[in-house]
Amino acid sequence: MRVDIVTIFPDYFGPRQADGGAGGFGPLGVSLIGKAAARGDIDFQVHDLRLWATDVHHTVDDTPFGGGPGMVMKPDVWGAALDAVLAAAEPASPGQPGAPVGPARLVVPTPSGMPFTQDLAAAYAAERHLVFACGRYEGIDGRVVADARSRMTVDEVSIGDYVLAGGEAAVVVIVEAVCRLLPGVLGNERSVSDDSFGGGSGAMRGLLEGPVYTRPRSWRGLEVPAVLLSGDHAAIARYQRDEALRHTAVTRPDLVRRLAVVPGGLDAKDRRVLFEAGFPVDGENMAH
Ligand code: 97T
Repeated sequence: MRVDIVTIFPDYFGPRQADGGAGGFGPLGVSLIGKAAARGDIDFQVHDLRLWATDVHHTVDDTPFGGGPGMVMKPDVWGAALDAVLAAAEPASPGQPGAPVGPARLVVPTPSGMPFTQDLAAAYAAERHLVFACGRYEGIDGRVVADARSRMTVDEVSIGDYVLAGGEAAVVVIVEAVCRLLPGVLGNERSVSDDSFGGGSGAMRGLLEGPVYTRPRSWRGLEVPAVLLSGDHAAIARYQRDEALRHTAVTRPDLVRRLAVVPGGLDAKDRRVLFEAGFPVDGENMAH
């Protein structure tokens, strides 16, 4: 997968490697995603937006039309940057060196975007080429997204209901969620599908995981639940689902209500567990 990131803070993504080799990319250069990048399975390219500013001061922002606080990022600079990044990922002509990566999808983090979810992460993991545009200040001139939409799929996405100083941290979150889904990146396929919010076939789909345990069996007077040591796989699976139901009902009741109205989301045993935990679920009256 090819991942281009356009930002006024390229240093956020780690020091540039003089030899263009492995390493770098800051938070995206470590762990399994860093290894996948070193192998060449993920091709990260970080671009300094100021390279496309044409004045001596490399200005990337200006005062907003209509007034208001802060500054807005200039459309001409962003337009030139995106044109160049997209052109560089396509071979100049058929047969030119460098494999064509195919159509790109542009992702623009913004607090006013649609929520970034695990389903969107899975959709991005199926793409060949993602381009991230990191906005700062009060945002990017609205015509940049409008213009890009005439050529490609553009998503304005929010990673949560809070305000960041810019899109860089959101890009790290999104890229990490996407890249761990790529074949061979995580190493352990099971840990993808059983996760909270995990894969389509996971037994825990739509629920948050309960607590997990490892050795020692007894620690500071606290015991690992006996059922987990029993070797009874059906009993363990049931216990873990019950814990997930109780935990999700407390921390994210909205997820339990959503599951209650999904066909096959909650069975009779699930509903009994929730009732006994003090969270009655009525399939017909819990739609909202
Ligand atoms: O608050 C932001 C500022 C710039 C770019 C993105 C964000 C944001 O994304 N998700 C939540 C906030």
